[in-house]
Amino acid sequence: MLQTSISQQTGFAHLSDLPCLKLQYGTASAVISLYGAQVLSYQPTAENEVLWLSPKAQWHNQQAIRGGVPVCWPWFGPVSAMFNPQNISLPNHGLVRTKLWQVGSQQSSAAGVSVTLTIAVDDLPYFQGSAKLQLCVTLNDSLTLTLSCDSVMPQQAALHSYFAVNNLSSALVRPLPASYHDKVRDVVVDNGSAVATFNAETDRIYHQSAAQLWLEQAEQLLSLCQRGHDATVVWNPWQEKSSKMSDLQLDSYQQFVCVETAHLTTDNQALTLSQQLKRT
Ligand code: TA6
Repeated sequence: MLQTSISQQTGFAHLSDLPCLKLQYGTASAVISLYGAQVLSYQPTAENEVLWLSPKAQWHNQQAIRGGVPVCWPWFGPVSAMFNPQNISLPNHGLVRTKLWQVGSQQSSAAGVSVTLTIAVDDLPYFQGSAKLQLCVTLNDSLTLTLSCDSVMPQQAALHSYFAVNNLSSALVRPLPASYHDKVRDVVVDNGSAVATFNAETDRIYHQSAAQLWLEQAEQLLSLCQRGHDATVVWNPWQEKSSKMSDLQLDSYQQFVCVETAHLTTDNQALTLSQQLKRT
């Protein structure tokens, strides 16, 4: 008989007081922090972790948790003028990574275990009124995250996923467009390659990326299916940047790569953005 459940859990890894939900679907499990609606763990089978959480991650003092799947909204990266008309000091990657979300609907059946977390944001610096954001997380033979906001307004978003890698030098992401915006050097590069590998600081925006991507590493293949996106961001801070980040250890950069499903255009429109993960 397939065991399915959704349970409240206080603490995950070293974050002992963090309010979380645990989803169980047979041998598969996922853990979601209510702080930031951040999925912190996805194990298709026991002890087989797909995501990475920094051993130095923190959640107090308005700090964003380093690892799992941070939700970036309603802007990506440093805030631009259109989202910050008063030119005030605003955090990187938007406003909801450091807020507590509410638990909404929950379903548990043989088809899957699903929970929706919601947050109403009424302090947007560029939009009058309140916007309601939802993250639906569904666990069955894969894990699907769907971020949505019905408000018609300029809004960027990203599911900023940190994937565990066992050998960074053999990890690669494919298929990707040959051309990308290299944020390290702030130039557009066309390297004629459909693959991203990691041998230096990597911070790239691949516009119009495919729906189906693969994160390949020794003996492991992860399917990453995207919907509602217009770009994919690939990031690894490498050594020097890691050494300057308080919530990373010196060798942390060797343990993860970020492959982020993003919506970066700023037209007036509602948002639906999803990322589905499946080990194959
Ligand atoms: O998605 C890549 C990126 O935008 C990098 O430029 C780097 O800043 C990273 O996100 C982490 O951002 P954070 O605000 O979490 O430190």
